[in-house]
Amino acid sequence: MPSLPAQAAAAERAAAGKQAAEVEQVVNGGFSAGTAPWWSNGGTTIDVSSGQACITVPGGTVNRWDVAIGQNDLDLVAGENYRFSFTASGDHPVRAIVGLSTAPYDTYFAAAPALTSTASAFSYTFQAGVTTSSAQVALQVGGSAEPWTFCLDDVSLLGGVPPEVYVPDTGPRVRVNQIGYLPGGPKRATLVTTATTALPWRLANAAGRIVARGRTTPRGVDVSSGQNAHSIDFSGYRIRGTGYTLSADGETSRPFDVDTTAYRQLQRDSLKFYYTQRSGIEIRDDLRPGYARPAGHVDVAPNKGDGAVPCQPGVCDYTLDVTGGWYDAGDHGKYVVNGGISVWQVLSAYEQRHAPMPALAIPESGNGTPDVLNEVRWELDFLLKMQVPAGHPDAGMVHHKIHDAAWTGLPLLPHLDPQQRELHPVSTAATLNLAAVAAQAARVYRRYDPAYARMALAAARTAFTAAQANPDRLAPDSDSTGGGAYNDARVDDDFYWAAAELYLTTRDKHYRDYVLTSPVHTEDIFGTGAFDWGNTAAAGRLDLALLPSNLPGRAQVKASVVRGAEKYLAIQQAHPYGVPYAPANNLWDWGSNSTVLNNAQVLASAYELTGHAKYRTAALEAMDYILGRNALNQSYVTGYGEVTSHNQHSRWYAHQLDPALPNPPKGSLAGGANSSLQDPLAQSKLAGCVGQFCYIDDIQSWSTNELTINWNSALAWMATFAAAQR
Ligand code: 9MR
Repeated sequence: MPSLPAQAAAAERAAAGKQAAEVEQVVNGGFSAGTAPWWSNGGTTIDVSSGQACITVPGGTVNRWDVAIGQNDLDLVAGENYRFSFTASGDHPVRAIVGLSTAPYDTYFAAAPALTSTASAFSYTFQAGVTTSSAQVALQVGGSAEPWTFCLDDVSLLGGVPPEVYVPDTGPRVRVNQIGYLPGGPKRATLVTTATTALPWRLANAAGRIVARGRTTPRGVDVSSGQNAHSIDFSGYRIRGTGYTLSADGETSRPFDVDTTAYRQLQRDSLKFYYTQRSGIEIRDDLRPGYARPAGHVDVAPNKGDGAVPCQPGVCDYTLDVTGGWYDAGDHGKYVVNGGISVWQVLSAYEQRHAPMPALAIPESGNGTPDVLNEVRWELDFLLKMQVPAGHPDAGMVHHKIHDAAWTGLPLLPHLDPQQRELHPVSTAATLNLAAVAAQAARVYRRYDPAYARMALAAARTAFTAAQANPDRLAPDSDSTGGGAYNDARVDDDFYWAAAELYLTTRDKHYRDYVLTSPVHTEDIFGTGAFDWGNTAAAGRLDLALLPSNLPGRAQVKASVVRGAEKYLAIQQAHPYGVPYAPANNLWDWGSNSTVLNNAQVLASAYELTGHAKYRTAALEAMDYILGRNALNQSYVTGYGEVTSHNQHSRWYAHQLDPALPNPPKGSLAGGANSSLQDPLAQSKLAGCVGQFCYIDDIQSWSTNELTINWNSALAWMATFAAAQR
């Protein structure tokens, strides 16, 4: 280990802004001294006879790391910047990594150099997040059906290099919703400029003819981006068309439409996202061209499978069949609390009936049940399987999650995951999530499958009772090996939500009284973000306000939602980009795009409750941020806009790492700006970022650029609302 004084010296250098001498970590990187200390695996031998290192990669391996060439025992110092470079040739995809040479083989940096048959040079700069003397550099070259030759030369890992300055390409300074505006909706844009007084703007149609003009409103410096900004309002223009552009201060926006069709498509695609997240079933190419894959985690090797999953050692002595469900995100984990909020939000979109629900082209299509209910049932059935059956300790409680025993690398298709799957302990939060959504399902599915509805309701009642008997089984934040923790230390919100759903479905006095006496019922729950997987009170509050019932004091419940909406409206009106989200100290949270959308759901709900147009306008304007009116001038929804997120962190939509794999399907929402930069890629590229700029469309940036079932549910809810507006 480098000594503490070495770390202190590095910190001092950084503080002084001085660069140390650049220090080479790799020994014999040019292979002039033979092969030592390089290693190779997968049955290969390194041949240096041509002055470079070549190996014959055998065919028939599965994972990139099954065949590799590398060097161990390298030093890394946290906070220092390194340049990893080499020349290489070959005609198959490879992965270049700097990581830990011993278990758990953490990856500190990874790239997918696009090789050709002649040697080309590759160079990457990254910041080390840890200090270790057990780092390795490696080129992982396995995973091909046929044999091929890989050659490597001039490998270098240079420490003490200057940090790479990443400058995002933000295009024209006029920022618009790139998919377009509704003819009868708000039409607002943001101009980034040094000017401090109003400037003229012009709206041009596709033929270039000016169809509207006006003056900008200076807004001062926008806290969320650090930019001096003006806003533009052209809501008065209502003529449908495609290819409009907005110009001001010598800049012209990306093109956009004035139309109603885009939101209907977005509604459909955001919901179609769930089929390709399914576990336990083959994804069919005829239903999702380009996305076909074998069923994941169905007990076919190398999967250990979800058919009979044991608990973590010492947690329980039974196994459960927990096949099915949706993969949570870019990993292969399945987590009840995140499944719960996702199911609730998609079913809420269905229950609110703002717009008709689209056909989704899924295997169950045509069975007489709406597709959206078919799709959600895939997850509900899984959630029900996570409940401890009668006869076992903690019967009626629900396991918090099931995932791999250790984290896996990227890319990795679900059916190729070799890790042992494990059930984690039951939790009060997971149990109440099941109670809430199974109760909701009981009323939603009643019409199509009464027996299923009865079964779901029984499971919900059992879960609620079990949670009452075990109110403090809290999922800890330490449980994050091989999957996310989804730790939740507060469960009174989950109790309230579950009781609310049970009451709305059954009208039982027992649940009604629970709701009415819960302190959460009258709490101001609409904070920086209205709700998320860990804060579920608003799910109950919104349903109590919006769904019919005789709940005493329902008028006050409705009023509380409208008061919440007023807060988000005020935040939005003060925001030069029209965002109804202003986190304390401008620290944007993990998955901020979903927070923007969830706050917009509260605004849309206030419109439903009051009919006041200002809330409709506000909800729609929030969509502009997601779809391009932002500091990065990009849409966060794959395939929706001129420039869109498309490299979201995922083990199977890993096109950025393996050209043979697809990008995420259109309609996939990226997490968005996250000030905490919890992944090494974000740390190296975005250090010092301001708010909105804390995002990068790179597959390695799991803390800013993942895709998840609970973020797409927020998108689907709002797209459903917007699809109904004209
Ligand atoms: O979305 C989750 C975010 O709110 C948490 O802060 C973060 C860290 O616990 O985890 C996020 O959820 C991830 C989960 O743990 C594992 N699957 C991918 C999820 C999205 O990044």
